[in-house]
Parts: sequence; structure tokens; C-alpha cells
Amino acid sequence: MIDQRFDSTVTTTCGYCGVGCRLEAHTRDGRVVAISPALDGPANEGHTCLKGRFAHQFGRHRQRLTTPLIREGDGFREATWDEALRRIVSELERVKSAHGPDAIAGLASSRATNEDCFAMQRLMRAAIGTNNIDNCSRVCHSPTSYAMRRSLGMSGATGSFADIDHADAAIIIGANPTEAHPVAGARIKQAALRGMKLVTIDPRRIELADYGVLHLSPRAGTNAAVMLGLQHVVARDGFVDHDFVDRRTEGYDELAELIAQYTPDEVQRITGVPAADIEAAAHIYAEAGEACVIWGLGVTEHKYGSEVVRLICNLALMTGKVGRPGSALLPMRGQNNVQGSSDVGALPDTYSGYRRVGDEEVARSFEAKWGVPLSREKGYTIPQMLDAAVDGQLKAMYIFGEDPAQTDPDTHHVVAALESLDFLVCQDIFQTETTKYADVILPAATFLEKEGTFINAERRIQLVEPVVAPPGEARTDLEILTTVSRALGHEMGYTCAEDVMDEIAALTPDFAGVTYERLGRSGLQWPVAPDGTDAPILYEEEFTLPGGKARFAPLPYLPPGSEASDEFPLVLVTGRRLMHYNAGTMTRRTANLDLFPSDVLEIHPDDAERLWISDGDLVSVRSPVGRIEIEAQVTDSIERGHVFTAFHFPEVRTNVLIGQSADVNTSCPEYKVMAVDVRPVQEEPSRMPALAAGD
Ligand SMILES: Nc1nc2c(c(=O)[nH]1)N[C@H]1C(S)=C(S)[C@@H](COP(=O)(O)OP(=O)(O)OC[C@H]3O[C@@H](n4cnc5c(=O)[nH]c(N)nc54)[C@H](O)[C@@H]3O)O[C@H]1N2
Ligand SMILES: Nc1nc2c(c(=O)[nH]1)N[C@H]1C(S)=C(S)[C@@H](COP(=O)(O)OP(=O)(O)OC[C@H]3O[C@@H](n4cnc5c(=O)[nH]c(N)nc54)[C@H](O)[C@@H]3O)O[C@H]1N2
Ligand code: SF4
Ligand SMILES: [Mo]
Repeated sequence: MIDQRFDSTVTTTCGYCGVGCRLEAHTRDGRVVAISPALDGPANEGHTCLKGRFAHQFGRHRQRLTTPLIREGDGFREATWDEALRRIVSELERVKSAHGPDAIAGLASSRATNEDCFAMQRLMRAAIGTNNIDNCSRVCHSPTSYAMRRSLGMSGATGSFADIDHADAAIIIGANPTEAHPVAGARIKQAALRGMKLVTIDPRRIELADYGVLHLSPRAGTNAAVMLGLQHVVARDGFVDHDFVDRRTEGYDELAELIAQYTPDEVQRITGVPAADIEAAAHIYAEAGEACVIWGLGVTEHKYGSEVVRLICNLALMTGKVGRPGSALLPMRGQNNVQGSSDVGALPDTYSGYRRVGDEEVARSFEAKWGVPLSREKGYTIPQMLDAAVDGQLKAMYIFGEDPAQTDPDTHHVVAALESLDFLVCQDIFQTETTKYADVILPAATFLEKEGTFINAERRIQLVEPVVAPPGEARTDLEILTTVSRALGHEMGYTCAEDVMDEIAALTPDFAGVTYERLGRSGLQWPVAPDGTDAPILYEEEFTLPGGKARFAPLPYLPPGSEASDEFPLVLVTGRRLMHYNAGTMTRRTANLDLFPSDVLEIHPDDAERLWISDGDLVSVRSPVGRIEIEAQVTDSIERGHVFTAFHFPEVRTNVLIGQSADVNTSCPEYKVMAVDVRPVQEEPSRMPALAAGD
């Protein structure tokens, strides 16, 4: 149907979050003028949130990068593409010949397409010769990937969002879907209104708690004890599915021994959650015919994040609630393509499909395709890159679509690392906190200006189509990466994004049957067999570990890396706001800024009163590594002893406060617990008259 108001309408996939809503983007005079939901989008079924639908004005913001920039003195000057490329090639070649290829590292963008990320890892591995490549999954759901691979076999949700519609109960732990994955959040609300029994577990009373039958509010960093307590009750009260455990799993006996000590009373002591609530939650989950567990960063961004994901897998395995409609393990993967950037191999230790760089057969298949020798050594993870830069081992970085100076932990350390580099290239759509340290900045196209694919939180590979042309001299990420590679002497030979997907399919068994034609309007959920059959539900018959059996993980509760003390008596939890997105480069350049113009620190009324803080006061927040100032918001939706803010505003610089403690297995930062001291800012006597004496 032709709509007279628009020149064209293109169906594409939202570039914000991992729900992966399918959108209809309408243009007039070469501009996006409106976006509406695609009615047949499998993840959104005709819905979107206010980011996907309205937050597109950033695309034509006057601050868009429209030409390459080269550092000159304290600022930047405009340059031609030729000049920028010559500079990149001469600097990278100089570093490589003086210090070897491993003195160079790259970051791939989980905001960009699979094709872009595949080209980025090829650029690092084949054109430069190093496995120093990582992506934002490191600071997000790398613990999920690590744990699910070890417990079940594959790095992805075991089911789909549709499972929510078939579940009799669901546990949401450490995720806030109505803000972070709003369309999935709405689906959960509707299921709860229809009678799905919802249990929320979060130190904040998230919106979905109002739709649930039970809310548990554990101290931040104590999820392991909560999960072990649930398993204790399941075993104690006879809810173990012994048939499933015997046929399809290994290692239950050891787990049974461990969970015996996590009585509800013991768990209450560790977490603060009433013993009766632990018992009730276990019963709700175990007694349901079908039940899902949904989790987010409140699980992963902790010192033992990966271990808690393994404990979540235990709970599903011991009750046999996996591999059927309505019984799914659903990690709410964050960025639009954070699932895909890892799936296609933008990681320091694995090629596409999570196959190890040290695997001889796999490495040879890539060598045969690319015609160059490839390193068998693991590269640096993001934190290792930053440490190596400070130590002087790492000399150059190519940062594509990531803003570590704002979003990585311990901002002072990140800045020291970026300042230590001899050479930094940034490829982005805007100048960011990170581009301040660049030597060359390359202007890229947004998701509305290019073609390719994203993979959502349910492993669904979906097409992205160009809606409008990039502004000025901005180019698509794929065009930039292939051009840089060519200039470095490695011709990738792709003429379009589809060529890249064909190569991914040829080299990766999980993508064997993927073609753009088959993806069509609804996408496909990997693994995709050579005949194009996809997999909405994993592990229906067997797990993909050797022997076909899943593995229990007998892991105890251990305390978080940061705990409240006399000097730092409150625990800072960080997370997200509905209106803004991560570094905020895009949403802060849309009307969403009017809806949420600056950030606040949420604090419980009892803590606020004790500290002489009133709603709206400016407060100082100090951690062992840094200090910021921010306005306080007094609210009883947060558990006592905790304060909360987000990290979307460079003016606030939340991550100045975060230390370097990280997940023990994946080095995902412990963003979710940081002991801090909060007090009113003294310099503002007019706003807080009674404070000085009390402080
Ligand atoms: N609007 C918006 N949407 C987004 C994003 C955004 O920036 N803005 N970012 C995207 C990205 S990259 C991601 S990864 C996802 C993240 O999506 P989520 O994981 O849902 O988001 P967060 O708000 O970071 O954290 C979720 C919850 O964990 C809780 N939490 C913290 N510590 C603990 C704990 O120890 N135990 C428990 N049980 N809960 C805890 C917090 O209180 C918070 O409510 O969102 C994506 N979607
Ligand atoms: N305190 C605290 N910090 C956190 C978190 C937390 O919960 N608490 N969460 C962490 C998590 S889960 C994540 S994922 C990270 C996110 O951190 P980042 O990945 O740094 O943030 P994003 O805003 O998603 O995007 C990064 C950059 O990509 C650019 N970009 C967007 N689209 C494109 C494109 O098509 N091409 C190119 N070349 N560039 C593009 C944006 O302008 C932006 O500068 O933050 C982490 N930081
Ligand atoms: S829910 Fe996520 S994918 Fe859907 S429109 Fe909103 S930001 Fe985009
Ligand atoms: Mo994320």
C-alpha cells in the first residue's frame, strides 16, 4: 500500500536494544520522518518503545560526523578520506614493524551489524595479524555466554520471547525489562495480567514487581545465595525431576550436597530476603507446569556473575524446565547486536560460532579462505587492552562504535590507557568522550543508513536495510573497514554486506543455511541447518556438550568484590533509564532529552534522612577510586543501604566511581556493586540550609 505522505517505506530492525523490533521507517525528501512498528515483527508483534519509534532525530543532528577528522594540536581539523587512510596505514604499519602486530588492538561495535563486526575481526586477525579484538559483550553478558556454554552447550537464550506467552510462571532476576527491553517488558506484563505468576528479584522495586505475585529484594551481590536457596527448597520439598536429571544431566549429586547447607534461614542471613519468601518463590517456579527464568546485568555485572548464571541453569535443569515451549532460559541481551558481534567472532579467543582460535582445523579453514597465516594465540580482552596500554605494551587501538571513556569502569584508568597510546583511530557517528583521545576520527553511517543483519536476544538474525543516505562524506562501517584493510594490503573482496554473510555461512556451521533471501521479513534463529531450518527452541532432545548431557555447577555463594564499610557505608548500584541509551550519544540528541534531561541518584528516605539529604539536593558521591556530584532523588523503591544511578550522561561520569573488580571468569566489570560515601555538597548552602552541622 502506498502512503501518500511518504516517499518510501523501508522495513528494517531497530538499532537500540536486543529485543530486535522490526520497524517500518518512512521517508520524505531523503529524511526519516516517522517510524512505526512492523506488524509482522516476530519479536515485537506490532509494538515498539519510545526509542525505536521516536528517537531517530539523532541521524540528522548537526553534530553528526560528516568528514574524517585528524588531530591538530588540542583539536581536530577536517581531512579527506585519502589523507585519513594514509595516516592510519602509516601509523599502524610503523607500530607493527617496531613492536609487532600484538601491539595493536581493536574493538568491534555491538551497535553495528554482523557483517561490520565480522569485517572488523578479519581486519585485526588477517590485515594486522593479531587476535586482539573484543566487543561490548565483555562488559555486559560475557558471563552469560561463558556459563551457558559450560552448563548447556551454546551461547544463547534456550528459547524465544514467545515462551513468555506459554509460561505459567517466570522469575526475573537482575533485569528491568520495562525500562531496558520495553517491548519484552510489555509482553511480560500482559502475561502476568493473564495469570502468569511472576517473581521479581531486584534490590530495587522495579515496575514489574507491581505485576508479580512476589518481589524479593536481596542485597546487591548476593544472587548466588538466592539461587542456592531456591535450589535447596526445590530439593527439600521433592520437586527435583529425577527422570530428567538422570537422562539428560551430569553432576547432580555434588550439587545436592552443596545446596543442603543453603537453608532458607541461612539465605535470609546472607541476602536479607525473608526465608518464607525464598520458599514461596521456589514453590511458584517448581509447581508451574512451564516456567521461564529471565535475567540481566543485575546477575552478570558482578564478581561472580558467570557463576550465578550457572546456578540459574542448575535451577532449570533440576526441575527439567528447559527445551520446551514455555520453559526457557532468557538472558536479556543488551545492545541491538551484542549477541551477533560475539556470534560472528569479534572476540579475542574465538572465531565465529565460538570456535577457539587455537583449534587447528578451524584456524586452517579461515586461513584457506583469507589466504594469510593466522595467530593461534588468544588476544587481549578489553580490560587487558587497557592495562597493556598503561604498561606500554599496547601502542595503537582501532575503536569502532564503542565509547569506553564513558562506559568502561574506572574512567581515570581508561583515560590513562587512551592517553598512553601512540595512535588511536575512532570510527563513530558522533564525537564522544573517547574520540577526545583519537588521532583520527572516521565518520560512519547509522543503522538507518546501511544494510546488514543484527541478532537479537532470542538468537534471531534479522535484516537491516538502508532507509536514507549517510550525511556528507560519512560511509558505512563495512565500506570503511574494507577500505582500511585494502590500504593495509589485505583485500577482503566483499562488494556488499550480503557477500560477508555468505562467507560467515560458509565458514560457520551454526550459520550454514543463512541467506538474506531466507531471512526475509521474519529472520531465522540460529543454529540454521544447511536446508534453512532454524531453532526457536534449543536442547529439545539433547544438550550440545560432549555426551549430549548438561552439567550442574556446584558453586558456593561468595561475597561481592566491594562491600559497605564505615568509610563507604552505602552500596551504589548502576543501571538504565527508559529514555536514554548507554553512552547516550544518540538519545541525548533526540526529544528524549526533554523527557529526561539529567540524571539523579536514587536514595531511600531513611538513608536520606540520616544523611540530611532532601529530594533535589546536590550530593557528592565518593568511592575508593573517584568522586562525582549529582542530584538526589529520595524514593522508597530502592532497598535501604543502596543508592542507584545510570551512566548515560557524560556530565555525571558515573564510571569514575567504579573500580576494577570484575567477574572471575570473564572479567565483566562489577558495575553493580560499589561501596560509596554520599553526602550533601557543602558549597551549596542556599539549597540545603541545615546541613553543615549534621555532616
Ligand atoms: N532504555 C535503555 N534500554 C537499554 C539500554 C539502555 O542504556 N537504556 N541498554 C541496553 C543494554 S547494553 C543492556 S546490557 C540491557 C540491560 O538491561 P538490564 O540488565 O535489565 O538493565 P540494568 O538496569 O543495567 O540492570 C537490571 C537490574 O539489575 C538490578 N540489580 C543490580 N544488582 C543486582 C543484584 O545483585 N541482584 C539482583 N537480583 N538485581 C540486581 C538493578 O537494580 C536493575 O534494576 O539494556 C539494553 N536496553
Ligand atoms: N556504570 C555502568 N556502566 C556500564 C553499564 C552499567 O550497567 N553500569 N553497562 C555496560 C554495558 S552492558 C554496555 S553494553 C556498555 C555500552 O557501552 P558502549 O558500547 O560504549 O555504548 P553505546 O552507547 O551502546 O555505543 C557505543 C558507541 O557506538 C556508536 N554507534 C552507534 N551506532 C553506530 C554505528 O552504526 N556505527 C558506528 N561506527 N558507531 C555507532 C555510538 O555513537 C557510541 O559512541 O556500557 C557499560 N557501562
Ligand atoms: S524495545 Fe528495543 S528494539 Fe524495540 S523499539 Fe524499543 S529499543 Fe528498539
Ligand atoms: Mo550491554
